[in-house]
Amino acid sequence: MNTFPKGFLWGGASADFQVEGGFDEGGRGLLSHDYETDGSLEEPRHHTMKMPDGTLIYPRSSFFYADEVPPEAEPVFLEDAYYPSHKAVDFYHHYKEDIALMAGMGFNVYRFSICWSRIYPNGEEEQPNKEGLSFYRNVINELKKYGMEPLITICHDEMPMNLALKYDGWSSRYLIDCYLKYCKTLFEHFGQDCKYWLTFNEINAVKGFGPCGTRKSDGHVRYLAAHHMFVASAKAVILGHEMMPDAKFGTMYAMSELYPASCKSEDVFHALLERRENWYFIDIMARGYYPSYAKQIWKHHGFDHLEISDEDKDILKRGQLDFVSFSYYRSNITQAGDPWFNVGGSINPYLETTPWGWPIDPLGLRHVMNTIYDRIQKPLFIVENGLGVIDQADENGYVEDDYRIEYLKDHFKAMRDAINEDGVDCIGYTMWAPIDLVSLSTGEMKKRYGFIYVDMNDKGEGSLKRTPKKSYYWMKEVISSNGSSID
Ligand code: BGP
Repeated sequence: MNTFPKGFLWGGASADFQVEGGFDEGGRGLLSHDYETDGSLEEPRHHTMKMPDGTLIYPRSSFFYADEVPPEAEPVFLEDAYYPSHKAVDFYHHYKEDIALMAGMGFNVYRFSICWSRIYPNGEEEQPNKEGLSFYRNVINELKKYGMEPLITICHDEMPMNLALKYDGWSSRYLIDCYLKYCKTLFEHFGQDCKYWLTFNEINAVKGFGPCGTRKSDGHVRYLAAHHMFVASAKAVILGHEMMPDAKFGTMYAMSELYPASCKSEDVFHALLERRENWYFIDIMARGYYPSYAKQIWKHHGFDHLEISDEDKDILKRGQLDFVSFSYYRSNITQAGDPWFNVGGSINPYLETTPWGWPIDPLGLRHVMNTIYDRIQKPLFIVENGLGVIDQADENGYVEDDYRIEYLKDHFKAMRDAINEDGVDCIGYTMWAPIDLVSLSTGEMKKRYGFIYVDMNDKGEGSLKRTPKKSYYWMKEVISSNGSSID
């Protein structure tokens, strides 16, 4: 069989602060990411902050970095800095056009994240922000108009600024209540139209000020914050199932593959231990309990105890996920003696890499799908995968991105084999990202992922004109043939 299962969900994925912009419109409150500058592979992006004596500091806090932020430091906007989230690619004003373009490819699902501070500007108001709700109501109506299923990420690596500054983000248990109130509002307003929900994005990768709002990111703080997020997620699943009996819940994990660097027993065993750093998050949330190896992970991170009450254990058990969703971009290798990276690792000499150093490994996707499914036995949803590269547009904004087509074709074949040959249950695929957007790790525009080109440079200059690339038309055929056109 060379097609995907009937009813397979095909689409794209994005995150609010990487596409929306409109950071000071519609009553939106500030997010931690709003103070994050642009950067590059060589020059990591950073937050701009001020000490009480006026000294400026620049802690890095995105994806691979989580510098400690002194307790007395306050965020500050600098006139000469560029903050990509403020405008992003202006989906806030272009959503109708963007959704129409996605519909033109035949998407039947679109994964997007709701900006927490658009709904609760400082995270703890009594009432939600009506303008924020009406923006997402319009987005959902637009999707429904074209028969697209919304797949909503409730929290994509972000934190209302007020909750970070006042409570130190997820290190505080109080955040569970704030998150639950936010979820309840979303379920009340959008529940009748939205079946698929993701409680968090890449929960196994986030740490520090930008995504979690914590000033420290040592092992104890990171795992305490994660525990609060586990309980918040499980409570959201329990509530969501009560309010929307047909709804399905997942959490998204960064599950790029990790291989032992050699067949030396020590390397193979090291890879197993290191990989558990990711399994920890899936096991707790999808199986509903802390695994037997939890203490070993904590010890590795310099602490040996986390307070987990019986009540929390019961919530985790009752709030298990319905499906497992994950991002897959690459594979890396590891060997005995290496530090544990929970994302990334050393380069595999057998693989080519992107200009940003991400090894390309389609078979690794099939491998990951099998290992997750063997272990968890719940449906999978691949909610991020794609190629970030420099595209050369012609004078009309058109890009001949054969390399992207090749990348996707190889990954789709691997995915199809996992489903049809290996028997993995996978319900859908959302490519990162249907439209060019701001890179999370570097803040650049030139690291482009889209089927649709956006005329905008790293400093936010350009007409913002949207133009389908060659891969757009290719993807349209893939979807209309349900995958058989890739042969
Ligand atoms: C994932 C994030 C996304 C996204 C993607 C690509 O980790 O969930 O937000 O940005 O990676 O990474 P980057 O933008 O750094 O190329």
